Amino acid sequence: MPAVNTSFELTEQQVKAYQKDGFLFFPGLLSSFEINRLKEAIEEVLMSDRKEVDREEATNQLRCAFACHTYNETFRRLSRHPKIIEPVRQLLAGEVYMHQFSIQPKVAFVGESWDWHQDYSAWQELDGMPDTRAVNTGLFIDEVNQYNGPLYFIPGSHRYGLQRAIKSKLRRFPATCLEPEKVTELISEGGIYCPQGPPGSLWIFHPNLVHASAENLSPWNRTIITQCFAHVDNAIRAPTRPEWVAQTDFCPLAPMAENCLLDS
Ligand SMILES: O=C(O)CCC(=O)C(=O)O
Repeated sequence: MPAVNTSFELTEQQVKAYQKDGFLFFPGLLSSFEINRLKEAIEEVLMSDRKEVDREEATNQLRCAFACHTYNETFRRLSRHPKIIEPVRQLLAGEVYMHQFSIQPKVAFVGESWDWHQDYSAWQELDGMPDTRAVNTGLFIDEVNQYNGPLYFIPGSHRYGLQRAIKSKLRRFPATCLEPEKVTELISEGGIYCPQGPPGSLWIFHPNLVHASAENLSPWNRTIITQCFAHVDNAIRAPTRPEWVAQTDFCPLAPMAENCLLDS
């Protein structure tokens, strides 16, 4: 078992900022060598014909690839990367498991937008997750800028709990969104924050944080790998989605060594 690296602890100030704003952003957290290794692994996934890989009907372009950490060694290691898993374990105060892993390539010119929503809405309703002891993390594989479909966060919106959700008109799969009046109210309180940065940047956010994302009308791809972690005591109780969308392997994820991706 590789040595556990404990030097990725969040400062007290960062923990307080997470509690207040509902998110943290770390520009350029992983190196370009690590991102290149992940890009090679994404190519391997793209070549495969698996049920976990969802493609656009019209273009056959990758829409979303789930659960890659269960069958690809590089992504298995990413799910245990200490720079990601240590802060997550600290924020959730204990052992964590992977609730959902996905590669979201918001492809140049065709990547779709996402309505304003809270992740916990689906995790509670569709998966039976008992409470919000969970986080979503997003690792930038490409640069994310104002043009290529970045996410928008409403700082502090997680503190108002789960909001009434209505059916989203934008998504092909069952999804919900907040009513415009509520979004207006929350934005007048907290504003909008748009994390942008180079490949290797990482955001972490609370499952009740209200967020959305824009279409990608630019000529630049915007691939993000999202990993949603939950406390092992908060394992889902009533999954209705396939195992590769809402994981039912509740084994705790042990942090690997800092160079785990380059070693694979
Ligand atoms: O990839 C995106 O643009 C949005 C993703 C998102 O909203 C989510 O993972 O909850």
